[in-house]
Amino acid sequence: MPGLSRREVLFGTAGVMSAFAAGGFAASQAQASDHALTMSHLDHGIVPGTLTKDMMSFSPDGPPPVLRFKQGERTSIGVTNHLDEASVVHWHGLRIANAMDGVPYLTQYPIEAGQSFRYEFTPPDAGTFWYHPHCNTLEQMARGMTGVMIVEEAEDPGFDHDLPLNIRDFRLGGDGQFITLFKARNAARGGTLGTVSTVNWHVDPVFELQAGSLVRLRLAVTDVTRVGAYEIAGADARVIAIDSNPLPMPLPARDVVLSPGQRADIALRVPDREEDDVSLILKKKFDQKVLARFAPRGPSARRDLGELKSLAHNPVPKADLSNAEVMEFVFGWSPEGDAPQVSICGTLGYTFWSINRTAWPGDVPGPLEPLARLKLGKSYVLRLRNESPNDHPIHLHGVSFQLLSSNKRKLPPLVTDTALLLSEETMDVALVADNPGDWAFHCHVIEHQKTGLAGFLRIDD
Ligand SMILES: [Cu+2]
Repeated sequence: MPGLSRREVLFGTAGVMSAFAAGGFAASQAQASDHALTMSHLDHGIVPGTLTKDMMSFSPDGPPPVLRFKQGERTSIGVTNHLDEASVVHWHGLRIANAMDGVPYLTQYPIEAGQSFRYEFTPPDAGTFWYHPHCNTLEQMARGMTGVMIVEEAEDPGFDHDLPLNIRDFRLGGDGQFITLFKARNAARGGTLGTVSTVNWHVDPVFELQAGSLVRLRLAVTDVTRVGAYEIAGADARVIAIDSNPLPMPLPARDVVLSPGQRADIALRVPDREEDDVSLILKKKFDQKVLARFAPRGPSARRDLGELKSLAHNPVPKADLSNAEVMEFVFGWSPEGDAPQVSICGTLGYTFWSINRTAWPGDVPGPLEPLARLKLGKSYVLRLRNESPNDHPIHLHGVSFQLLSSNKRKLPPLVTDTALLLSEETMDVALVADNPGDWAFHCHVIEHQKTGLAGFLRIDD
């Protein structure tokens, strides 16, 4: 359905009820849920020796919890908003019903301060995913609201341990307190980088792992800006899935490029000896940084990577390329540089970016116009054309797509929900429009998204 009218929203509760009655957004029900998230303000120690004030989380006393679901099993999550502002939760990468997708005014009303909302869905795909707000993301994500979400395969692939790694930066000064989160001149370029790199909210943590065991590392880059190349050094480690979808052939865990929103599942064979050092490395242009260490402990379990079962493919339909319609999307500057509309979900106060020359007006009550309309069940090729000198991780909600081709490089035939579109690159991706609804389509560099590089596709049923 199209976005809500301003009138319905201004009508307050009565308007909300009438929108439900008119077949609008799902109501939030006060029922027991399988999982509970409490959106909270908190002070927490990120840098040793000090508490960082004004952090935000999905937990009152620590990092966002890791959520675990089972593939094909219905689950529910009760979200209570204890922030002093509105929010909403998006389940990044899950191909679920549109009403549960968590985009303000497009799929639901923002969850106001003090209010609750119950999400309920059945994840069709297994793998590593993540969750985050889709309202005032500039503040809420920058201050900590990014969590890892795991959907377990029906068949256990045979790991001894499973280790989710929530990789992100925080913009902290020398005193461990937040500094200006974003800068306008960066929003018009590659985005504003954080200053302190963390894994699971720790700086350079050491994870003790059983020697000789097989560990599934679940890397989730939940940062708001950073595109990076990652490596596991000191052990035999293979990338087995990217963005929740298994690779046709496992690859060495070297130069694994991940942009904001992307994930990599890595099978790690922990060394046999305690003195062997394993690390997760972020490679930079001129140097590299250790993000986390893995310490072998105890007698060796003597496992072998060859003992792992390969991951089953997720049930993502394959596009029929001989009958696919081509749709072009141009990512570039915003033509007018208009100020976006005022929104309770926050704005930077200016636009720099656009899709098809239109800057997203902000998270405001509709009616909102889609960038394109797709027919349910039909195959499409999306031609993503980047006119700008910056890279953009392009994310589509609700539907996974397959990488086809690029004018700049050879692409692996990956199935994904987030594709890094390089500067001046034109990339073709294919999908089957199999999930009806209004699906957000945007850059995952949050400053780009919030200064115009956003929109949505409508799949008509
Ligand atoms: Cu971007």
